[in-house]
Amino acid sequence: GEDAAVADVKGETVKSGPALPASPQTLVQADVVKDRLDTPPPDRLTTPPQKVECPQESPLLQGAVKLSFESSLTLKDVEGRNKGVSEGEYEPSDCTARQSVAVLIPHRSRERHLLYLLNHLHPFLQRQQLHYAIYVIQQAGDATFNRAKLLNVGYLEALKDYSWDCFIFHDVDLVPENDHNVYVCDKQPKHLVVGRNATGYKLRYKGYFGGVTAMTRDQFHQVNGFSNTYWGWGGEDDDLRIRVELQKMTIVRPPADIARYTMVFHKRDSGNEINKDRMRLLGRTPLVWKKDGLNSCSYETVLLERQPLYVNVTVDIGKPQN
Ligand code: UD2
Ligand code: MN
Repeated sequence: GEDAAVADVKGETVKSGPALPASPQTLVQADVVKDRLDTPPPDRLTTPPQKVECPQESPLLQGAVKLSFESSLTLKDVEGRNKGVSEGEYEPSDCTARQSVAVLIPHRSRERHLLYLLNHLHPFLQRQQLHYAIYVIQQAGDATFNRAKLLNVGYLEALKDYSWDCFIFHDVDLVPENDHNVYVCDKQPKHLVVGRNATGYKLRYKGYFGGVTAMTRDQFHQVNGFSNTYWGWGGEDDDLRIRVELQKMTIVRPPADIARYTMVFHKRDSGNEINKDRMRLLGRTPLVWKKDGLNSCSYETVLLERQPLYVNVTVDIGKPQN
């Protein structure tokens, strides 16, 4: 009957329970429960209900949005505002997303920034009608920070959950200001930050590739990911640009009036001192990229925790050699 049909469509589209690949057993159980609840029409098996692909441009985009950073905000507030998100993952209910996107955030002791970012990013990505999940990769211990290696770990770990089309490598303190800066990947690696508040929204330099970048699963694999050898502040983003250029790929950017970010104010963290070796490292990238990257990224997962709004991967990535 009609009610059954409606219930059926809902069952197919609304996410309930764990969103990440369910074990075969759970799938079977869910099916049994559903079959008991509604008697499907006889042709159900031959013509399964199909969601249409989401439109090229989401009708939900609002353009430039007003950012708010309320100091009273709590994680519970943000969770309450994002009931459609399950274990960091979301999928539009009424259409099939054009891309499945994993957002990877390297992190250590920037809890406030993380909260502001989650508060903003979830509704932002939902307005973009994406199937997405947010991963926070936390560096365990107090050895020098290594943003690039954490992002390699994020890529490898996220692929254990799902075959994501696209990866967004995202600083914890950068909040996108305009909905039209869509978090999808292109035919070429994409740099999503043209400008930010602190630098007058101007591109810092021509080859600048820091902050927030988007690469497909294949593009990132092709360059062997980031280098694992940049400890401390700086250089790792330029290294990735060199890898991209060595593969004859070119970096694309959205228009300047769209690719705008607010960076939440911060000072340089202790444990992330400037990397004085970075110029030397950048010089040898063409010689070592094949051996230094995803294929040599060794780490130990200390904790993998599926929180309501993100997957937390706490990881021991070692410390600088020498
Ligand atoms: C710039 C780049 C950044 C990276 C960095 C050099 C922009 C907008 N960003 O950021 O992508 O290339 O230079 O390494 O140009 N982090 C922590 N805890 C720490 C230290 C770092 O969570 O103790 C993470 C966090 O996600 C942060 C990111 O690493 O946003 C980059 O560190 P930063 O924000 O201190 O450096 P910044 O703003 O100069
Ligand atoms: Mn920053």
